[in-house]
Amino acid sequence: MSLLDRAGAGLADLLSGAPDLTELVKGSTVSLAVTGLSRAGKTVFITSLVHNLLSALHQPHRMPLLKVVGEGRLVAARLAGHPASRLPRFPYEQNIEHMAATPADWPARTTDISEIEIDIRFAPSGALGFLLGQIGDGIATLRLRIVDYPGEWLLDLPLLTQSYADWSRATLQLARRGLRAEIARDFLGFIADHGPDTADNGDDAKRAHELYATYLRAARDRHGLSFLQPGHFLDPGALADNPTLWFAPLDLPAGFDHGKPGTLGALMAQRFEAYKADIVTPFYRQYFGSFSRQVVLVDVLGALLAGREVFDDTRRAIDAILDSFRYGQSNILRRLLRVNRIEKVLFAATKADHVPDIQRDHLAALLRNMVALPALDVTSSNAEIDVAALASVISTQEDTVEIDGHRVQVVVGKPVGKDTWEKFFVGNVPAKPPKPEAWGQPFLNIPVFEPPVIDVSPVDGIAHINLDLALDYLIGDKLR
Ligand SMILES: Nc1nc2c(ncn2[C@@H]2O[C@H](COP(=O)(O)OP(=O)(O)O)[C@@H](O)[C@H]2O)c(=O)[nH]1
Ligand SMILES: [Mg+2]
Repeated sequence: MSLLDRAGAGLADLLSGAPDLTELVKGSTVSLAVTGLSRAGKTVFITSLVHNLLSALHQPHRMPLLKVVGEGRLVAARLAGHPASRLPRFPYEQNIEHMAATPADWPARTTDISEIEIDIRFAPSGALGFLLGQIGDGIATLRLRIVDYPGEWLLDLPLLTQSYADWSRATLQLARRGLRAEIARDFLGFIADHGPDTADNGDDAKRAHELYATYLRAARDRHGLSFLQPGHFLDPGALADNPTLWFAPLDLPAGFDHGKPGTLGALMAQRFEAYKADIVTPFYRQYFGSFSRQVVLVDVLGALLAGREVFDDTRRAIDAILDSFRYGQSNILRRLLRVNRIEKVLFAATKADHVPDIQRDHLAALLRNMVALPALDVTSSNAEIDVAALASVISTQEDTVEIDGHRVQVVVGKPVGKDTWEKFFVGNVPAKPPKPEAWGQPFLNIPVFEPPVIDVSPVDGIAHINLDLALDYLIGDKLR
């Protein structure tokens, strides 16, 4: 007898649009990709999310806005075993130990892809819960698979639609402007002497690549820039000695196609195509295929304080990332890579604990404007996109100080490596990108505050802002 026969007529209607019952009984998996520009807070986000999920049964008050917790339907949350055949495992335990140590510190920088899985056992609500109760213990399981990978790699996607000549032109135009011109000087000098018709002597391409990659790393690490391509040049990892990477943009004449055989231009163009075909395409086919939910973390405050060039650059990077999530004919993931549909994307402004409570709405509003969400064509063929401000780990407290006779809200925290508490005041966070004349001096030294006291065992959780809300938006529909 089928389930519907047993439960009576009319249930088909009740169930349409709800998660599949057989899926609930057998358990289903939802994959969440966590990306964001470098230092946006991905590692800390995943670590805190996992810790708070594992702690949620003991400490439900930390995650009330995740409805399965808030409604008391969570039965258990456990780390799943990690088969050796998979991606490297996300180092959750090591990260928590770092943050819980004395003195407390933040996890080390990550440069490669990793994953972690959590089994969430819960009582489904409504008709589904009733049905499941009829045929078993009434408990469903959702496996949440979280994948962490360097956000830089996301900026490789747009390359797939560009030729070497298109990419070279756009990249050099950008490299010759403002702050970048200074950082890229050695590289630009080298390519001025080594045009595309230079005979390929085996060394010049590698040298050009090294100078170009040095420029990209300096732009990221010393100046906070984010629109940096190709992404694997920044953290090549296992590809460090792979000659496919030994290319860089060149000044190309109009009509440049493949370049003349035996020239530097031809070699560069060939490697550019090989990079797309052998590195970018397999990566996305393999890993993006199963992501249906995506969170893109952005350090909005850091970008804002770093000044106009960094802010504009962050916007450019967000634009390129958004392009990858647009659907319809032009979508790269769908059209070129034939990967599954991404159903939900959340853009989140991280480290909201760096500003007082009253400013946090502005942080989200500013990101909303950067993402140009109001203007996005939100048809059913696009991913569902939203914006939030969050702090994975609240590392500050609120206070007020008097400035020029006015009481203003500030945050205070204990900078890593110091014994004293410091106040941090950023002024008003604008809800819209500042006008050109309104930019002040770039400020790159945002204090790094120690994380709060954390228990390594998943009992008490970690104080956060909006992690529960973010998770409910991203996967809440699978936990109804
Ligand atoms: N105060 C505060 N700092 C954070 C938070 N999340 C990240 N950070 C800081 O940002 C740094 C970079 O975070 P991380 O997760 O390693 O960035 P990733 O490169 O995107 O993985 C950390 O070392 C912390 O100093 C947060 O929620 N609050
Ligand atoms: Mg990381």
